[in-house]
Amino acid sequence: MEADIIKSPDTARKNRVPPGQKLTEKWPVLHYGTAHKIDVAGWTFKIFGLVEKERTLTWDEFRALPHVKVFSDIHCVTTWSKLDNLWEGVSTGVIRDLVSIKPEARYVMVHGAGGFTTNLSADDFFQPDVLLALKHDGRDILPEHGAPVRLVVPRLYFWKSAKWVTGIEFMAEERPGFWESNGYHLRGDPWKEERYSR
Ligand SMILES: Nc1nc2c(c(=O)[nH]1)N[C@H]1C(S)=C(S)[C@@H](COP(=O)(O)O)O[C@H]1N2
Ligand SMILES: [Mo]
Repeated sequence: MEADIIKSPDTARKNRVPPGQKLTEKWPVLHYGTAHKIDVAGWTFKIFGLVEKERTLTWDEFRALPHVKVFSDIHCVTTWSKLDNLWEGVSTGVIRDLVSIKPEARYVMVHGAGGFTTNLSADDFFQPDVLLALKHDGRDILPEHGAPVRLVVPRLYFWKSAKWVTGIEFMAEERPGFWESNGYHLRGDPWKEERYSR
């Protein structure tokens, strides 16, 4: 494997399939409501909440940020897993360096088109294998998979990987996102089967 690819640590496990999951070769499309077809000309990426100064990036500004490649597995809470994905995009560490985050900001809300949200701890959000992906297996992300930019959080169930991302909000307190308010676990570690909260 090329040296400049970040390998998500779960891909080094002897058994890469978490409990209760089944492997699939194809890539299902799953989301609440209708798929969004985003015109990059009007797309913006907003970094807001507990930062010294909020920032809004245009598509040209966003895609000019340095890129990383991440090799990871997908685990959907509906029990399918898809191994060996190669993502390309902007590391969340690059986002961190674009703003001055206030020390009390220990949580993140990821915002997607149509009002979708998902919550993460800042610690989970800034893991080195988390990225805002523009490409999957060498091709631009398709609209139904979240184009132009989707989040990828390899170590948590795939509902945390928000499609059609529009912004990142920094928060002092944890607030449940869309699926988390509808019965999904607040964190969602597939190796602990943190599927539902009740
Ligand atoms: N904006 C948005 N992102 C979303 C969702 C959604 O409803 N809206 N669903 C999540 C869920 S539950 C899953 S399993 C994955 C599915 O991604 P895929 O369609 O690329 O497989 O997207 C996640 N990201
Ligand atoms: Mo899901």
